[in-house]
Amino acid sequence: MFKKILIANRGEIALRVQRACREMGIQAVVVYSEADREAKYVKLADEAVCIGPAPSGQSYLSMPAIISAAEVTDAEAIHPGYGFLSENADFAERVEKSGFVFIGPTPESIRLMGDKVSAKQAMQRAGVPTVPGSDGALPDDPAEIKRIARTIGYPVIIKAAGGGGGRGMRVVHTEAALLHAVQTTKSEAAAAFNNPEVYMEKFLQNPRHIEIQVLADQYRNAVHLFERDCSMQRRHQKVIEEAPAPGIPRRLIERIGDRCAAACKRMGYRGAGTFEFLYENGEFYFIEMNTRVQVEHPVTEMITGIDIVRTQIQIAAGQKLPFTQRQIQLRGHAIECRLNAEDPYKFTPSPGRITAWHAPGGPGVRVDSHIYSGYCVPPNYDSMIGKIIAYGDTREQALARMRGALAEVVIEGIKTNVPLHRELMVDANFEAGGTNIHYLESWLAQRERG
Ligand code: MV4
Repeated sequence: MFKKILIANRGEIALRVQRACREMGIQAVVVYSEADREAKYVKLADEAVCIGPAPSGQSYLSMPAIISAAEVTDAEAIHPGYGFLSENADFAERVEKSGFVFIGPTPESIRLMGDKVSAKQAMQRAGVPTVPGSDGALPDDPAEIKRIARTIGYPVIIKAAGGGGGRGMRVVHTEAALLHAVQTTKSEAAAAFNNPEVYMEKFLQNPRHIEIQVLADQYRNAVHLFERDCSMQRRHQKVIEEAPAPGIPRRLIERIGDRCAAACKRMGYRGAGTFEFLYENGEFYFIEMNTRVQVEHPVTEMITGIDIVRTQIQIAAGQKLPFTQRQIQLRGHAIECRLNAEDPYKFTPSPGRITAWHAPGGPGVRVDSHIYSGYCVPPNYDSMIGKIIAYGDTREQALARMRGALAEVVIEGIKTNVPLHRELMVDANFEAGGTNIHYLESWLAQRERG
């Protein structure tokens, strides 16, 4: 096992990875920008290296700064967390070329999944169901593009191969609008991702966003850890996640989960990963794969009892997966509310000093956050300041515990989305379960109208 790991991230995930290191007897080195000097995960770390000024381009996204920090501290491996450089194949490559272990998949896997066209083709080869659409990237011939759209049937969606997470897509309802939409998406994609390739899919009108968590070792062993329902989102930012997904038959999850694990074995995938699906009318359609640990990983940890971050480290150290699929049991229900430093009605960021913080607690309540009373939320990064995760034997119990947790939480000095979560946890449709990806935005629009 490693003696020392460098954590190339900030905020709650830097603390989360550090906790796994501590439990495993591994020294944790953190890097921080000048804006994060006072952060708790910096104070708690065994060693801390300042890697630059506040802007992430000059700190958390600076490959030379991070690799130098690993060199001077004699770390053996680098955990990238989520966001920043976590899905950057060139970074993974440079980490390994510099003699460190990248705690994540191979650069080849990251690259394959980073290109949404090659990712989708790899899934088709592996028997994972995908959204009906163009066979690979769209050709240039206008007549051919029209023919493909007619075969799929309108509405269709044009997506950039270099996009993902909601960036670089356009819905097309009629043939009259098709060619212009393709051209615009192509030029935007060329500018944003340095890759003009686009592909076409049937546009699904009211899907849910269901994702499958996987873990794979370096010896072609792979398992799935069931699903998460991430449909409660606004502008492609998830707000609430839960596991299991309400109302989806377990046999369907087992079937799609097995397909994902089989795809990992076939691709030689290693580490943690997430297969994103749209789910509509009882069918799963693969859209993208994330090659990192995700923000919402705790809900899966709660229902399986598996420590995903610990397992990532074990895999990177060359250990075999410590469990088989049969040994993984789903138990209970977990819900996560993301805490954001933002206006709960206008969603404008609300950085600044936290003057009071009382964390909720009690049975089945987990808080993953780096904040403390007196902490100053910097304006330079994502507004997420932590997560509350409630677990229960049933969804009803998890929901009741989340309501209790949200009732006791105190965050003063900045605005947060806690009031929004309190409202959503008593919403009749959320309570019923199984709302789709459009629900939160229409609920907010409704609330706006009063
Ligand atoms: C789609 C879709 C409908 N049909 N693809 C948005 C994020 C990116 N990961 C894929 N996205 C979508 N792809 C087809 N063929 C609708 C979305 C979508 C969405 C997906 C997941 C979660 C939230 C979403 C919000 C708007 C649109």
